[in-house]
Amino acid sequence: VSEYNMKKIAAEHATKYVQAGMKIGLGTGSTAYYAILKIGEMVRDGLSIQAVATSEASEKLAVEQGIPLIPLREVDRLDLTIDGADELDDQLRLIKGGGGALLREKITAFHSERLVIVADDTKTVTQLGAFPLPVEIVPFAYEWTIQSLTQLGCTVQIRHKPDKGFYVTDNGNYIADCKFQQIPQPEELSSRIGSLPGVVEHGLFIGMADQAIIGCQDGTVRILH
Ligand code: DER
Repeated sequence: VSEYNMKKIAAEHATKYVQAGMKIGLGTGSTAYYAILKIGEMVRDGLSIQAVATSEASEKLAVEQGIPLIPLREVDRLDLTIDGADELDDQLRLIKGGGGALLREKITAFHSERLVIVADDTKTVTQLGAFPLPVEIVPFAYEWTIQSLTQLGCTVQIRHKPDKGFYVTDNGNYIADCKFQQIPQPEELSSRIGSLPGVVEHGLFIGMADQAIIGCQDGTVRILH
């Protein structure tokens, strides 16, 4: 079973938790993609749910799939958010943001009863940090903010668009990809990064995921709580 299928197996398994009447947070990335496709199919088969997307890209896909979207002002709390991750450890601590959507993903996850992570088996790690930690920073004085991040013990690359110029998030900010290699104390790093002036949000999601569904090579799923 290729990685391609492992993402699909994990994502479609997570959609089993989607019940009629629920308000659903739709994640971002190539794994959450399959969950959005499956939910679209369920809606077309008559399932009534309402959804909020965590990125312009996921919003566009949801509209194409005929999934009813609701404006945030009409929702005080979501029942379930299904989203991907770039890394996850055995305590369900995550690195997210590879797709550049970490700010809206973290806000959406925070206001959800449940956050279910879907991933292929390549994402599970014993220690976070091999994947560069995405940090969303404001454009003003971004060089100073990069300097502050570097002083935390990483090398920083500001994310570029495929052609040229800086990548700009849905919220008009930049992404600093911070290579720590190893993050032995994610909680401590989370608060240190979060308190830097100029940092909007970062991709360490700690104490947020309730469950992870891991698609495995043999076509089965592993559930982490
Ligand atoms: O950007 C994000 O947070 C995505 O959810 C990312 O973490 C996972 O993307 P993938 O499913 O395409 O690997």
